[in-house]
Amino acid sequence: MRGKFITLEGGEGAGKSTQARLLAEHLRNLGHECVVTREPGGSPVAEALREVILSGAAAPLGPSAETVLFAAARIDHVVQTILPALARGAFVVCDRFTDSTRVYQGALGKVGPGLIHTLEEIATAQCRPDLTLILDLPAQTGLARAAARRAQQAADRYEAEGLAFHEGLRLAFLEIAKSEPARCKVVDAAKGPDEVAQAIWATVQALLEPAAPIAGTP
Ligand code: Z5A
Repeated sequence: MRGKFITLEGGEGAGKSTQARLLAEHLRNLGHECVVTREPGGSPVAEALREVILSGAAAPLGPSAETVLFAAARIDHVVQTILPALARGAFVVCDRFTDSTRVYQGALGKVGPGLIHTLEEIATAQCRPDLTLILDLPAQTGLARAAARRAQQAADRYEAEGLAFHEGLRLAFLEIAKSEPARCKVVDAAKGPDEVAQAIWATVQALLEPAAPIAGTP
């Protein structure tokens, strides 16, 4: 039986990595195999591309080329890591996936929807998330968390963007949740880590329960 593919999305400092770890712990405690992974990255070639993308080395190529690099990393990640784990029946919990491309490169990066859609089809035709948890919180709260975590280090490329950019990210993720309610669940990420984990678990539990038989079928 195919495993379940869960993605975590949201803005800066929303707690995606923290919640991916807590969710995986919970699933493993119940005896499930769980692979925690991330994007960009999650496989050897994709991790190499992560360095290229996040260092800013590819920025001079322009937003469309960067979007192609995110997609190339995703193809390797899907083929090398995600599909084999799902085929074994494992849970895959992934920190960012296609919705991040839609938001960062699409809605906020001004790459046209045609290219975003085509690359998404190429990279993920056989691999759509069963559930996407959109961790939602005010941009200012997320930025404060990210700043506290990095302490004296310089802000990264996106963190250095203004508040309006981060509010735009938040709205774009909420827009996706609204347009795909069957796949996406919005989680209030401004609460403490344990409360957020409980809300996530309540949603994930539904994936563990076998579908109810349809009335009238044997
Ligand atoms: N990107 C893209 O542009 N296009 C794409 O297609 C993809 C990605 C896939 C990857 O950055 C960048 O790539 C990302 C978008 C872009 N850039 N940005 N921004 P990354 O992997 O380096 O980092 P990130 O994904 O942005 O993660 P993050 O925002 O830095 O953090 P997070 O995973 O959401 O949060 P965290 O690490 O779990 O927690 C942050 C801090 O807050 C930490 O100190 C925690 O202890 C604390 N925390 C966590 N939860 C809580 C709660 N509930 N209360 C209080 N404090 C908390």
